[in-house]
Amino acid sequence: MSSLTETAEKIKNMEIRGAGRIARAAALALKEEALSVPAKDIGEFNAKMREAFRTLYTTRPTAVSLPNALRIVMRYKADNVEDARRQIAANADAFIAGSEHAVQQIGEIGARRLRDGDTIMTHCNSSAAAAILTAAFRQGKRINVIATETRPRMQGLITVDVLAKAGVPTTLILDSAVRYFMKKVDTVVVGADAITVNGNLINKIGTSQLALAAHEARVPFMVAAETYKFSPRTLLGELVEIEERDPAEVLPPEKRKQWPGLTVRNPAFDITPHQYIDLICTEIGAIPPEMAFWVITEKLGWEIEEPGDEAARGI
Ligand code: RUB
Repeated sequence: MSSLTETAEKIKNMEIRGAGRIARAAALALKEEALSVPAKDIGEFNAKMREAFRTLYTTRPTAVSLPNALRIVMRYKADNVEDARRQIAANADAFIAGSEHAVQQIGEIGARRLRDGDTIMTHCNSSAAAAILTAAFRQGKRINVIATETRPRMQGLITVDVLAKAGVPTTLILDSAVRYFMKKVDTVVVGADAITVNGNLINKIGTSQLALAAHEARVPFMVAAETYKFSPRTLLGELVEIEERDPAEVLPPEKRKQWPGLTVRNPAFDITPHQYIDLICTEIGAIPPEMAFWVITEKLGWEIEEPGDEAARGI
């Protein structure tokens, strides 16, 4: 198996998961492909890179960081293979370094919003959200974290592990216990798979329930999102696709057999309307969700393309 197909497989089966990690892994896979793929001329090289783009693009549909990263890495213009290889490798290196730096910056910027003694609820496992929590703790703020289990894949246990290693006092709860605990919470902090042009958040299934419970209890709701999680294509009114995963993650096939007529649904993400979001913490600052349009048009500023458009332009 080539390193590209291996990365694509790992993204599909969630060995590599989390929007930021998926983006960095895809950028690295494109770079490795560019440096190793045999090609007798630039035409053959371009065709093979387009194929690589598509293989990675179709692994998981929701995290917008993936197509954004792929497009950034594939922005090259070369008339010979060596030059093309160099440009793709440099793009990938810059994206990966920038992405890691963005997560750190979000940690610092977001931590300023947390106070000594705060209890913070989080959901799933987000590197950007975890960066905020660990940065606040490193600054000496005595925070407590409430982490949801996050059925069915239990990413909450990854969060528990990250926080335990950083020494942050943490309580693990059932997903269904969110509203029960919300009155003890000072701030909710979650990550993002995508942010639409009107500031809506797409994140792990259950996030919108946290938002609703936070809204009811008047608890601030903060999102940690690098700017490459914002979706340029939503400018055109396009919806972000919500991944629906294998029902076997919810109910093992051997148990399901008992009820032949039973339907099991397993959407992996949901949409939190911008009205329930107080702040989006990005590497360029903490912004209200209404500024998503500005981030997309002014900061990202790249062309809105079909996945095949690169092919049409001959790159
Ligand atoms: C992960 C998830 C995370 C975001 C942000 O879902 O919803 O909150 O991806 O993560 P899954 P990060 O486990 O299905 O990939 O901040 O690490 O990019």
